[in-house]
Amino acid sequence: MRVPSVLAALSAALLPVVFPQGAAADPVGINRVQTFSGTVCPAHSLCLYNDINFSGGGMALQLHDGVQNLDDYQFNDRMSAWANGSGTICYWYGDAYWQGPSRQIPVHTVHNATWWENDTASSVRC
Ligand SMILES: [Ca+2]
Repeated sequence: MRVPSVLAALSAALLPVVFPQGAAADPVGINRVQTFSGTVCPAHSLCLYNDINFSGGGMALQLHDGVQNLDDYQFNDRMSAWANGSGTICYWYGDAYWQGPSRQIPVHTVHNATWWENDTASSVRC
Protein backbone atom coordinates (compact mmCIF):
# COMPACT_ATOMS: atom_id res chain seq x y z
CA MET A 1 0.00 0.00 0.00
CA ARG A 2 1.34 3.42 -0.93
CA VAL A 3 1.87 5.97 1.81
CA PRO A 4 -0.85 8.43 0.64
CA SER A 5 -3.45 5.67 0.58
CA VAL A 6 -2.37 4.55 4.05
CA LEU A 7 -2.80 8.13 5.30
CA ALA A 8 -6.18 8.39 3.64
CA ALA A 9 -7.29 5.17 5.27
CA LEU A 10 -6.00 6.29 8.66
CA SER A 11 -7.72 9.66 8.31
CA ALA A 12 -11.01 8.01 7.48
CA ALA A 13 -10.67 5.75 10.49
CA LEU A 14 -9.43 8.31 13.01
CA LEU A 15 -11.15 11.58 12.14
CA PRO A 16 -14.54 10.50 13.47
CA VAL A 17 -12.82 9.66 16.75
CA VAL A 18 -10.91 12.93 17.01
CA PHE A 19 -13.83 15.05 15.83
CA PRO A 20 -17.07 13.29 16.76
CA GLN A 21 -19.97 14.34 14.60
CA GLY A 22 -21.45 17.59 15.81
CA ALA A 23 -18.52 18.40 18.04
CA ALA A 24 -16.11 19.91 15.52
CA ALA A 25 -17.48 23.44 15.87
CA ASP A 26 -17.54 23.26 19.63
CA PRO A 27 -14.68 24.74 21.63
CA VAL A 28 -14.64 21.68 23.84
CA GLY A 29 -12.16 19.23 22.41
CA ILE A 30 -10.30 16.75 24.50
CA ASN A 31 -12.31 14.95 27.10
CA ARG A 32 -10.62 13.50 30.13
CA VAL A 33 -13.86 13.21 32.03
CA GLN A 34 -13.57 10.90 35.00
CA THR A 35 -15.93 9.64 37.61
CA PHE A 36 -15.01 9.37 41.25
CA SER A 37 -16.53 7.98 44.41
CA GLY A 38 -17.13 9.52 47.79
CA THR A 39 -15.44 12.86 48.34
CA VAL A 40 -12.22 12.25 46.42
CA CYS A 41 -12.09 14.95 43.74
CA PRO A 42 -9.16 14.36 41.37
CA ALA A 43 -6.52 17.11 41.27
CA HIS A 44 -6.86 20.05 38.88
CA SER A 45 -10.50 19.25 38.18
CA LEU A 46 -13.95 20.67 38.29
CA CYS A 47 -15.84 18.15 40.38
CA LEU A 48 -19.59 17.74 40.27
CA TYR A 49 -20.95 15.87 43.26
CA ASN A 50 -24.06 13.77 43.63
CA ASP A 51 -24.71 15.03 47.12
CA ILE A 52 -24.41 18.25 49.06
CA ASN A 53 -21.32 18.93 51.12
CA PHE A 54 -19.13 17.54 48.34
CA SER A 55 -19.97 13.88 48.77
CA GLY A 56 -21.63 10.98 47.05
CA GLY A 57 -19.11 10.73 44.22
CA GLY A 58 -19.56 12.31 40.84
CA MET A 59 -17.77 13.55 37.78
CA ALA A 60 -14.50 15.38 37.22
CA LEU A 61 -13.60 17.55 34.24
CA GLN A 62 -10.44 19.41 33.34
CA LEU A 63 -9.60 22.41 31.18
CA HIS A 64 -11.30 22.14 27.75
CA ASP A 65 -13.42 19.17 28.81
CA GLY A 66 -17.12 19.18 28.15
CA VAL A 67 -20.07 16.86 28.48
CA GLN A 68 -22.93 17.77 26.21
CA ASN A 69 -25.31 15.37 27.88
CA LEU A 70 -24.71 14.28 31.46
CA ASP A 71 -27.13 11.43 30.86
CA ASP A 72 -24.24 9.77 28.99
CA TYR A 73 -22.66 9.36 32.45
CA GLN A 74 -25.91 8.59 34.27
CA PHE A 75 -25.48 11.99 35.91
CA ASN A 76 -28.34 13.97 34.40
CA ASP A 77 -30.19 16.13 36.95
CA ARG A 78 -28.07 14.79 39.79
CA MET A 79 -25.51 17.46 40.68
CA SER A 80 -25.91 18.85 44.18
CA ALA A 81 -22.52 20.53 44.74
CA TRP A 82 -19.41 21.50 42.87
CA ALA A 83 -15.80 22.43 43.49
CA ASN A 84 -13.76 24.05 40.75
CA GLY A 85 -10.07 23.25 40.99
CA SER A 86 -9.66 23.12 37.21
CA GLY A 87 -7.91 26.48 36.96
CA THR A 88 -10.46 27.76 34.45
CA ILE A 89 -13.98 29.12 34.48
CA CYS A 90 -16.55 26.41 33.80
CA TYR A 91 -20.25 26.51 33.04
CA TRP A 92 -23.14 24.19 33.69
CA TYR A 93 -26.49 24.22 31.94
CA GLY A 94 -29.98 23.15 32.85
CA ASP A 95 -30.47 21.41 29.51
CA ALA A 96 -28.36 19.07 27.42
CA TYR A 97 -26.16 20.35 24.58
CA TRP A 98 -25.18 23.45 26.60
CA GLN A 99 -28.66 24.89 26.37
CA GLY A 100 -31.14 26.31 28.83
CA PRO A 101 -30.35 28.25 31.97
CA SER A 102 -26.63 28.43 32.60
CA ARG A 103 -24.44 29.18 35.54
CA GLN A 104 -20.81 30.23 35.60
CA ILE A 105 -18.51 28.32 37.93
CA PRO A 106 -15.66 30.66 38.84
CA VAL A 107 -12.13 29.40 39.36
CA HIS A 108 -11.38 28.12 42.86
CA THR A 109 -14.94 28.12 44.11
CA VAL A 110 -16.90 25.52 46.02
CA HIS A 111 -20.67 25.61 46.21
CA ASN A 112 -23.60 23.60 47.48
CA ALA A 113 -26.43 23.85 44.99
CA THR A 114 -29.32 26.02 46.01
CA TRP A 115 -32.77 24.44 45.99
CA TRP A 116 -33.43 25.77 42.49
CA GLU A 117 -30.09 24.50 41.16
CA ASN A 118 -30.18 21.12 42.87
CA ASP A 119 -30.52 18.13 40.54
CA THR A 120 -30.96 20.23 37.40
CA ALA A 121 -27.58 20.22 35.58
CA SER A 122 -27.71 18.45 32.22
CA SER A 123 -24.49 19.59 30.52
CA VAL A 124 -21.20 21.17 31.53
CA ARG A 125 -18.01 22.52 30.03
CA CYS A 126 -14.72 24.04 31.16
CA1 LIG B 1 -31.80 19.42 33.60
